[in-house]
Amino acid sequence: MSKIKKILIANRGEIALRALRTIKEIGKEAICVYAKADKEASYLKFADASICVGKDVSTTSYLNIPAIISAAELADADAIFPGYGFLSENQDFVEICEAHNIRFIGPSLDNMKLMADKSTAKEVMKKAGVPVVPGNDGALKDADEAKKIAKEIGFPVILKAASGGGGRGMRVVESEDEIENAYIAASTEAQSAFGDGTMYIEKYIKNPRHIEVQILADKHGNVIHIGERDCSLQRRHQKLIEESPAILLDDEVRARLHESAVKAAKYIGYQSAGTFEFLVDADKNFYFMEMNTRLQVEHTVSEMVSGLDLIEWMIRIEEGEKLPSQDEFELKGHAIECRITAEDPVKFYPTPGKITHLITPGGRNVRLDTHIYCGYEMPKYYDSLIAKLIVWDKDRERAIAKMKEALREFKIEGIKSTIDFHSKMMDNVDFITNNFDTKYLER
Ligand code: MV4
Repeated sequence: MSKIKKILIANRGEIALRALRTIKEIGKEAICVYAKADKEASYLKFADASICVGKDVSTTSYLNIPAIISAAELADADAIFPGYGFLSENQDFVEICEAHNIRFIGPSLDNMKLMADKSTAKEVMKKAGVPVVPGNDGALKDADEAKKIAKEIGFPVILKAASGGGGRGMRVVESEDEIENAYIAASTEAQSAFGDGTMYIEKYIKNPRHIEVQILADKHGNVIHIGERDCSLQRRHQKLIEESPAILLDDEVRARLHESAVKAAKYIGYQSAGTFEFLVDADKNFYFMEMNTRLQVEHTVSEMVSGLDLIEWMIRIEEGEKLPSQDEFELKGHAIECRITAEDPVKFYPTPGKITHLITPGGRNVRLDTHIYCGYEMPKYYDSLIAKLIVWDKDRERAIAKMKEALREFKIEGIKSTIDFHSKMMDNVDFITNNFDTKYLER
């Protein structure tokens, strides 16, 4: 496997800058692509070259496969880093990259295909010996089959779309007489949102925690875990705060969780960075939910506790390098990430506009991943994430205190942001005592 010289970053915003930093640091060339609406982005100045791939909306720019491939060929890039969102889990894109002899920095097409369908993913994980939520195996035929299985496992149950995401195509069903309508509604919703109405069914777990395990897998069959993240603080299926480790787990459960993720990645012959998502119930039983075959927004907290650079390792893995063994690095201390979005802090609707004043936090073990600057005009076409503030300290209490101070220093004027929301969370008794679940903010 040969070395990579030049990498095209097929993304925008904070993750484009995050990737650019690593690419330059390890002595490679970085090519950025941008939509015209992003032409003033600061990171474009730090790239070895930048190529415009469209006007504004992502369907004509960051999702425009012919434009991205042409940019890579024009710049003579030998690889593409997809980041998260956009083309990062697009199977066609992986195939097209291959057809053009451009290396995709991520998992193989087979890995991606296998995990894309959530009912298949669950079936495979069950075979691998990973705990899964009780339910049917594979896909459901129809509403009658759903009813039959619901009676076996007991109500409440949850119907889920095999191609689902962001909570769409999902219905909680409390009793037998609701199931037919729920099935039809969810399946229809999934068909129109994802072009696939395939459903599966599970026992509904009340007030679960969302805990996920970060893994890295190389091309030689070595798999390591980079610990777990607690991502239970969400709102409308959008994560707001993530942390590592998940202090809810005791060492014995934590070790079994890590072992399950490593076993699962080995079983499917995974390569690159990936995340196994689990639901954890009140009795601390964990169940595999789905796998993300990409780098995630919250990878930063895993970097802070491990000292590893996950993007560097994604590149090294593609180059054929061997991973360090599990005992060559330690998971130390506690890291917390607050996702700062340009949204109304109460109603959470996006507020684009111009940043007229900016003071950014800093100091020891304070990390700010952001592409914003004073005078930056936030385009209205994309995600509202403007900054990720990540802190590390020796324990959770210290990390919360550090985060509180960092948020207090952070000033953004001209647009609304969720800085104040996060400040309040750092003082919230339920957050401090770790007494919350995935539905906390909705209540
Ligand atoms: C569940 C569940 C309870 N029981 N599955 C939401 C998103 C999708 N990926 C799966 N989700 C859930 N699946 C069973 N069997 C509760 C949720 C859920 C949730 C999960 C993680 C984080 C936030 C959530 C918010 C609402 C519901």
